Amino acid sequence: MNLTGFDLFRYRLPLREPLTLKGVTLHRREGLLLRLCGDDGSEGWGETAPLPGFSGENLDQAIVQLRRLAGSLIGREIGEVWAARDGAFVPQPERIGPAPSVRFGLELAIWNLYAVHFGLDLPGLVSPSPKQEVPVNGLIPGPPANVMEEARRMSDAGYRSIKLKVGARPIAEEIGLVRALGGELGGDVSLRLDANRAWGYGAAAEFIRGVAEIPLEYIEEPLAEPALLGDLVHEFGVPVAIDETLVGMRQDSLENHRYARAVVLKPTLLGGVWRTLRMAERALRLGMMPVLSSAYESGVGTAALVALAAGLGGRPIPTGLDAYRALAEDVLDSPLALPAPRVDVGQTMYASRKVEAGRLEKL
Ligand code: OSB
Ligand code: MG
Repeated sequence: MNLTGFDLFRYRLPLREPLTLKGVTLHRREGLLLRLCGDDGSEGWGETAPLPGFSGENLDQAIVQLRRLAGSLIGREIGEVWAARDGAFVPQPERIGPAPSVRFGLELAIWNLYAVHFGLDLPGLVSPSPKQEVPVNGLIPGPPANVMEEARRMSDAGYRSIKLKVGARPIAEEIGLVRALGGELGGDVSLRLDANRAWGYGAAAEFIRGVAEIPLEYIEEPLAEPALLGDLVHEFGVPVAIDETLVGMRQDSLENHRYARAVVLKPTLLGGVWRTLRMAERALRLGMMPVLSSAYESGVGTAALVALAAGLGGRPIPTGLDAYRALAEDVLDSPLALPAPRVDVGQTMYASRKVEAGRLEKL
Protein backbone atom coordinates (compact mmCIF):
# COMPACT_ATOMS: atom_id res chain seq x y z
CA MET A 1 0.00 0.00 0.00
CA ASN A 2 1.19 3.47 -0.91
CA LEU A 3 0.48 6.62 1.05
CA THR A 4 -1.72 8.80 -1.08
CA GLY A 5 -2.51 11.81 1.04
CA PHE A 6 -3.04 13.40 4.39
CA ASP A 7 -5.35 15.82 6.15
CA LEU A 8 -4.60 18.00 9.08
CA PHE A 9 -7.23 19.04 11.61
CA ARG A 10 -7.32 21.21 14.71
CA TYR A 11 -9.37 20.40 17.78
CA ARG A 12 -10.38 22.56 20.72
CA LEU A 13 -11.78 20.57 23.60
CA PRO A 14 -13.27 22.16 26.71
CA LEU A 15 -11.74 21.14 30.04
CA ARG A 16 -13.94 20.21 32.98
CA GLU A 17 -12.09 22.76 35.08
CA PRO A 18 -9.39 25.31 34.29
CA LEU A 19 -6.01 23.59 34.40
CA THR A 20 -2.91 25.38 35.69
CA LEU A 21 0.41 23.86 34.67
CA LYS A 22 3.71 25.61 35.40
CA GLY A 23 1.88 28.90 35.87
CA VAL A 24 -0.09 28.67 32.60
CA THR A 25 -3.88 28.35 32.99
CA LEU A 26 -5.70 26.48 30.24
CA HIS A 27 -9.46 26.60 29.73
CA ARG A 28 -9.44 24.21 26.83
CA ARG A 29 -7.06 21.75 25.29
CA GLU A 30 -5.99 22.45 21.74
CA GLY A 31 -4.19 20.08 19.44
CA LEU A 32 -3.89 18.62 15.98
CA LEU A 33 -4.99 15.38 14.42
CA LEU A 34 -3.23 14.03 11.35
CA ARG A 35 -5.03 11.60 9.07
CA LEU A 36 -2.82 9.62 6.71
CA CYS A 37 -4.53 7.85 3.82
CA GLY A 38 -3.47 4.78 1.87
CA ASP A 39 -4.34 3.81 -1.71
CA ASP A 40 -6.51 0.93 -0.44
CA GLY A 41 -8.74 3.36 1.45
CA SER A 42 -7.11 2.75 4.85
CA GLU A 43 -6.78 5.66 7.24
CA GLY A 44 -4.45 6.16 10.20
CA TRP A 45 -4.86 8.90 12.79
CA GLY A 46 -2.15 10.53 14.85
CA GLU A 47 -2.22 13.29 17.44
CA THR A 48 0.12 16.22 17.95
CA ALA A 49 -0.76 18.31 20.99
CA PRO A 50 2.08 20.45 22.35
CA LEU A 51 1.40 21.10 26.03
CA PRO A 52 1.80 24.75 27.04
CA GLY A 53 4.36 25.09 29.82
CA PHE A 54 5.96 21.75 28.94
CA SER A 55 6.48 21.65 25.17
CA GLY A 56 9.10 23.82 23.50
CA GLU A 57 7.03 23.98 20.31
CA ASN A 58 3.68 25.71 19.86
CA LEU A 59 0.69 24.74 17.75
CA ASP A 60 1.62 26.94 14.77
CA GLN A 61 5.13 25.52 14.59
CA ALA A 62 3.71 22.01 14.87
CA ILE A 63 1.34 22.69 11.94
CA VAL A 64 4.22 23.78 9.70
CA GLN A 65 6.37 20.77 10.62
CA LEU A 66 3.55 18.23 10.31
CA ARG A 67 2.55 19.48 6.88
CA ARG A 68 6.09 19.29 5.63
CA LEU A 69 6.77 15.85 7.06
CA ALA A 70 3.45 14.28 6.09
CA GLY A 71 3.87 15.77 2.61
CA SER A 72 7.26 14.08 2.28
CA LEU A 73 5.65 10.67 2.87
CA ILE A 74 3.19 10.86 -0.02
CA GLY A 75 3.86 8.20 -2.65
CA ARG A 76 5.97 6.07 -0.28
CA GLU A 77 5.19 2.47 0.54
CA ILE A 78 3.76 1.98 4.04
CA GLY A 79 6.02 -1.01 4.80
CA GLU A 80 9.09 1.03 3.96
CA VAL A 81 7.94 3.97 6.09
CA TRP A 82 6.98 1.65 8.94
CA ALA A 83 10.35 -0.09 8.91
CA ALA A 84 12.12 3.25 9.35
CA ARG A 85 11.45 3.41 13.05
CA ASP A 86 14.61 5.29 13.79
CA GLY A 87 13.06 8.27 12.04
CA ALA A 88 14.56 7.68 8.62
CA PHE A 89 11.32 9.07 7.19
CA VAL A 90 12.46 12.50 8.25
CA PRO A 91 13.66 14.07 4.99
CA GLN A 92 17.39 14.61 4.65
CA PRO A 93 17.38 18.42 4.49
CA GLU A 94 15.59 18.56 7.89
CA ARG A 95 18.80 18.96 9.83
CA ILE A 96 16.89 19.67 12.99
CA GLY A 97 14.52 16.81 13.76
CA PRO A 98 10.81 17.43 14.23
CA ALA A 99 9.57 18.66 17.59
CA PRO A 100 8.59 15.89 20.07
CA SER A 101 4.82 16.28 19.72
CA VAL A 102 5.16 16.34 15.91
CA ARG A 103 7.17 13.16 15.87
CA PHE A 104 4.59 11.51 18.11
CA GLY A 105 1.69 12.53 15.84
CA LEU A 106 3.42 11.39 12.69
CA GLU A 107 4.59 8.08 14.13
CA LEU A 108 1.19 7.35 15.60
CA ALA A 109 -0.55 8.00 12.28
CA ILE A 110 1.89 5.63 10.55
CA TRP A 111 1.47 3.05 13.31
CA ASN A 112 -2.33 3.23 13.04
CA LEU A 113 -2.33 3.12 9.25
CA TYR A 114 -0.04 0.11 9.20
CA ALA A 115 -2.21 -1.67 11.75
CA VAL A 116 -5.46 -0.94 9.87
CA HIS A 117 -3.97 -2.05 6.57
CA PHE A 118 -2.76 -5.39 7.94
CA GLY A 119 -5.84 -6.00 10.10
CA LEU A 120 -3.79 -5.78 13.31
CA ASP A 121 -4.02 -3.58 16.35
CA LEU A 122 -1.44 -1.28 17.87
CA PRO A 123 -0.38 -3.47 20.82
CA GLY A 124 0.14 -6.38 18.44
CA LEU A 125 2.68 -4.30 16.56
CA VAL A 126 4.63 -3.69 19.75
CA SER A 127 4.61 -7.24 21.06
CA PRO A 128 3.53 -10.70 19.84
CA SER A 129 1.82 -11.25 23.20
CA PRO A 130 0.44 -7.92 24.44
CA LYS A 131 -1.40 -7.62 27.72
CA GLN A 132 -5.20 -7.59 27.46
CA GLU A 133 -5.66 -5.27 30.40
CA VAL A 134 -3.63 -2.34 31.63
CA PRO A 135 -3.84 -1.00 35.21
CA VAL A 136 -4.36 2.73 35.66
CA ASN A 137 -3.51 5.22 38.36
CA GLY A 138 -5.89 7.88 39.63
CA LEU A 139 -4.69 11.48 39.37
CA ILE A 140 -5.45 14.13 41.97
CA PRO A 141 -4.33 17.28 40.24
CA GLY A 142 -3.17 19.96 42.63
CA PRO A 143 -4.13 21.86 44.50
CA PRO A 144 -7.79 21.09 45.16
CA ALA A 145 -9.15 21.61 48.64
CA ASN A 146 -10.88 18.23 48.70
CA VAL A 147 -7.89 15.91 48.31
CA MET A 148 -9.01 13.49 51.00
CA GLU A 149 -12.50 13.21 49.60
CA GLU A 150 -11.13 12.68 46.09
CA ALA A 151 -8.70 10.02 47.33
CA ARG A 152 -11.48 8.19 49.16
CA ARG A 153 -13.62 8.28 46.04
CA MET A 154 -10.76 6.84 43.97
CA SER A 155 -9.97 4.15 46.47
CA ASP A 156 -13.66 3.15 46.55
CA ALA A 157 -13.73 3.17 42.74
CA GLY A 158 -11.00 0.53 42.81
CA TYR A 159 -7.81 2.43 41.98
CA ARG A 160 -4.78 0.64 43.39
CA SER A 161 -2.45 3.54 42.68
CA ILE A 162 -3.05 7.24 43.22
CA LYS A 163 -0.89 10.15 42.16
CA LEU A 164 -1.06 13.45 44.03
CA LYS A 165 0.50 16.67 42.82
CA VAL A 166 2.50 18.32 45.59
CA GLY A 167 4.81 21.32 45.82
CA ALA A 168 2.24 24.11 45.63
CA ARG A 169 1.28 24.35 49.33
CA PRO A 170 3.45 25.27 52.32
CA ILE A 171 5.66 22.28 53.29
CA ALA A 172 4.06 21.76 56.72
CA GLU A 173 0.60 21.67 55.16
CA GLU A 174 1.80 19.28 52.50
CA ILE A 175 3.31 16.96 55.11
CA GLY A 176 0.03 16.94 57.04
CA LEU A 177 -1.92 16.18 53.88
CA VAL A 178 0.30 13.30 52.78
CA ARG A 179 0.31 11.79 56.28
CA ALA A 180 -3.48 11.96 56.39
CA LEU A 181 -3.66 10.46 52.93
CA GLY A 182 -1.28 7.64 53.86
CA GLY A 183 -3.40 6.87 56.90
CA GLU A 184 -6.60 6.90 54.88
CA LEU A 185 -5.34 4.71 52.03
CA GLY A 186 -3.48 2.23 54.17
CA GLY A 187 -1.44 -0.40 52.39
CA ASP A 188 -3.95 -1.25 49.65
CA VAL A 189 -3.31 1.72 47.43
CA SER A 190 0.15 2.85 46.41
CA LEU A 191 0.82 6.55 46.63
CA ARG A 192 2.78 8.44 44.00
CA LEU A 193 3.66 12.10 44.54
CA ASP A 194 4.74 14.59 41.88
CA ALA A 195 6.46 17.82 42.92
CA ASN A 196 7.36 18.98 39.40
CA ARG A 197 10.70 20.32 40.65
CA ALA A 198 9.10 22.65 43.19
CA TRP A 199 11.55 22.20 46.09
CA GLY A 200 15.03 23.21 47.03
CA TYR A 201 17.13 20.49 48.68
CA GLY A 202 16.31 21.72 52.20
CA ALA A 203 12.57 21.86 51.59
CA ALA A 204 12.60 18.41 50.00
CA ALA A 205 14.55 17.06 52.99
CA GLU A 206 12.04 18.60 55.40
CA PHE A 207 9.17 17.05 53.48
CA ILE A 208 10.80 13.62 53.29
CA ARG A 209 11.53 13.60 57.03
CA GLY A 210 7.96 14.67 57.71
CA VAL A 211 6.43 11.80 55.76
CA ALA A 212 9.04 9.18 56.73
CA GLU A 213 6.58 6.62 58.04
CA ILE A 214 4.20 6.89 55.08
CA PRO A 215 4.92 4.25 52.42
CA LEU A 216 5.35 6.02 49.08
CA GLU A 217 5.74 4.33 45.73
CA TYR A 218 7.85 7.33 44.64
CA ILE A 219 8.18 11.10 44.56
CA GLU A 220 8.46 12.39 41.03
CA GLU A 221 10.98 15.18 40.41
CA PRO A 222 11.20 16.60 43.93
CA LEU A 223 14.11 18.96 43.24
CA ALA A 224 14.44 22.31 41.51
CA GLU A 225 18.08 21.30 41.05
CA PRO A 226 17.76 17.83 39.47
CA ALA A 227 21.52 17.16 39.56
CA LEU A 228 21.07 16.55 43.32
CA LEU A 229 18.45 13.80 42.96
CA GLY A 230 21.01 11.03 43.43
CA ASP A 231 22.26 12.69 46.64
CA LEU A 232 18.72 12.95 47.96
CA VAL A 233 18.15 9.24 47.36
CA HIS A 234 21.43 8.32 49.03
CA GLU A 235 20.84 10.55 52.02
CA PHE A 236 17.23 9.58 52.74
CA GLY A 237 16.62 6.34 50.86
CA VAL A 238 13.49 7.92 49.40
CA PRO A 239 12.17 6.38 46.16
CA VAL A 240 12.16 8.94 43.34
CA ALA A 241 10.95 9.01 39.77
CA ILE A 242 12.27 11.15 36.94
CA ASP A 243 10.05 12.89 34.41
CA GLU A 244 11.24 16.36 33.28
CA THR A 245 14.81 15.00 33.49
CA LEU A 246 14.08 12.63 30.60
CA VAL A 247 13.07 15.31 28.12
CA GLY A 248 15.84 15.78 25.58
CA MET A 249 17.99 13.16 27.29
CA ARG A 250 20.09 10.80 25.17
CA GLN A 251 18.86 7.22 25.45
CA ASP A 252 22.17 5.92 26.73
CA SER A 253 22.30 8.49 29.55
CA LEU A 254 19.51 6.71 31.38
CA GLU A 255 22.02 4.51 33.17
CA ASN A 256 23.35 7.61 34.93
CA HIS A 257 20.00 7.87 36.68
CA ARG A 258 19.84 4.43 38.23
CA TYR A 259 19.13 6.05 41.60
CA ALA A 260 15.55 6.49 40.30
CA ARG A 261 12.98 3.80 40.97
CA ALA A 262 10.79 4.85 38.08
CA VAL A 263 10.78 6.81 34.83
CA VAL A 264 7.65 8.67 33.72
CA LEU A 265 7.38 8.43 29.95
CA LYS A 266 5.20 10.82 27.93
CA PRO A 267 5.50 10.30 24.17
CA THR A 268 4.17 13.80 23.40
CA LEU A 269 7.06 15.32 25.37
CA LEU A 270 9.73 12.67 24.78
CA GLY A 271 9.40 12.61 21.01
CA GLY A 272 7.27 9.80 19.80
CA VAL A 273 6.32 6.18 19.94
CA TRP A 274 9.69 4.56 19.22
CA ARG A 275 11.77 6.76 21.44
CA THR A 276 9.33 6.09 24.28
CA LEU A 277 9.37 2.37 23.69
CA ARG A 278 13.17 2.21 23.54
CA MET A 279 13.40 4.28 26.72
CA ALA A 280 10.88 1.99 28.45
CA GLU A 281 12.78 -1.15 27.42
CA ARG A 282 16.05 0.35 28.55
CA ALA A 283 14.49 1.27 31.90
CA LEU A 284 13.30 -2.32 32.38
CA ARG A 285 16.78 -3.63 31.64
CA LEU A 286 18.19 -1.23 34.24
CA GLY A 287 15.66 -2.40 36.82
CA MET A 288 13.66 0.84 36.73
CA MET A 289 9.89 0.96 36.43
CA PRO A 290 8.60 2.58 33.21
CA VAL A 291 5.37 4.49 33.86
CA LEU A 292 3.73 5.53 30.61
CA SER A 293 1.81 8.75 31.09
CA SER A 294 -0.46 11.19 29.38
CA ALA A 295 0.14 14.86 28.67
CA TYR A 296 -3.58 15.65 28.36
CA GLU A 297 -3.98 14.16 24.90
CA SER A 298 -7.39 13.38 23.39
CA GLY A 299 -8.63 9.82 23.00
CA VAL A 300 -6.44 9.25 19.93
CA GLY A 301 -3.17 9.87 21.79
CA THR A 302 -4.40 8.36 25.04
CA ALA A 303 -5.25 5.08 23.30
CA ALA A 304 -1.68 4.94 22.01
CA LEU A 305 -0.47 5.01 25.62
CA VAL A 306 -2.71 2.05 26.41
CA ALA A 307 -1.24 0.23 23.41
CA LEU A 308 2.32 0.94 24.49
CA ALA A 309 1.60 -0.16 28.05
CA ALA A 310 -0.02 -3.34 26.73
CA GLY A 311 2.94 -4.12 24.49
CA LEU A 312 5.59 -3.50 27.08
CA GLY A 313 7.11 -6.52 28.82
CA GLY A 314 7.41 -7.00 32.54
CA ARG A 315 4.81 -6.90 35.26
CA PRO A 316 1.77 -4.65 34.87
CA ILE A 317 2.51 -1.08 36.00
CA PRO A 318 -0.27 1.44 36.68
CA THR A 319 -0.31 3.81 33.73
CA GLY A 320 -0.85 7.59 33.95
CA LEU A 321 -3.99 7.86 31.84
CA ASP A 322 -6.20 9.76 34.22
CA ALA A 323 -5.46 13.21 32.78
CA TYR A 324 -7.92 12.16 30.05
CA ARG A 325 -10.73 12.76 32.55
CA ALA A 326 -9.86 16.46 32.55
CA LEU A 327 -11.35 16.74 29.05
CA ALA A 328 -15.07 17.48 29.01
CA GLU A 329 -15.36 16.26 25.40
CA ASP A 330 -13.31 14.16 23.05
CA VAL A 331 -12.59 13.93 19.34
CA LEU A 332 -13.83 10.33 19.36
CA ASP A 333 -17.31 9.26 18.49
CA SER A 334 -17.62 7.74 21.94
CA PRO A 335 -15.09 8.58 24.64
CA LEU A 336 -12.65 5.97 25.94
CA ALA A 337 -13.72 4.03 29.00
CA LEU A 338 -10.75 4.04 31.32
CA PRO A 339 -12.18 2.43 34.44
CA ALA A 340 -10.27 1.62 37.61
CA PRO A 341 -8.42 -0.49 38.34
CA ARG A 342 -7.72 -1.77 34.79
CA VAL A 343 -8.72 -0.82 31.28
CA ASP A 344 -9.61 -3.27 28.55
CA VAL A 345 -7.05 -2.92 25.79
CA GLY A 346 -9.11 -4.32 22.91
CA GLN A 347 -12.08 -2.11 23.73
CA THR A 348 -9.85 0.96 23.95
CA MET A 349 -8.29 0.25 20.56
CA TYR A 350 -11.70 -0.21 18.98
CA ALA A 351 -13.07 3.06 20.38
CA SER A 352 -9.96 5.01 19.39
CA ARG A 353 -10.47 4.38 15.69
CA LYS A 354 -13.75 6.22 15.37
CA VAL A 355 -12.85 9.89 15.16
CA GLU A 356 -15.80 12.26 14.90
CA ALA A 357 -14.68 14.55 12.09
CA GLY A 358 -17.53 16.98 12.83
CA ARG A 359 -15.72 18.05 16.00
CA LEU A 360 -12.59 19.02 14.07
CA GLU A 361 -11.59 22.08 12.10
CA LYS A 362 -9.90 21.16 8.84
CA LEU A 363 -6.71 23.09 8.23
O1 OSB B 1 4.41 16.23 35.55
O2 OSB B 1 3.67 14.25 35.40
C1 OSB B 1 3.63 15.44 35.07
C2 OSB B 1 0.68 15.77 32.70
C3 OSB B 1 1.17 16.70 31.83
C4 OSB B 1 2.40 17.25 32.02
C5 OSB B 1 3.18 16.85 33.11
C6 OSB B 1 2.71 15.89 33.98
C7 OSB B 1 1.42 15.37 33.79
C8 OSB B 1 0.85 14.38 34.67
C9 OSB B 1 0.20 13.23 33.97
O3 OSB B 1 0.87 14.49 35.86
C10 OSB B 1 -0.71 12.42 34.78
C11 OSB B 1 -0.13 11.16 35.30
O4 OSB B 1 1.08 10.95 35.25
O5 OSB B 1 -0.90 10.35 35.80
MG1 MG C 1 5.65 14.57 36.50
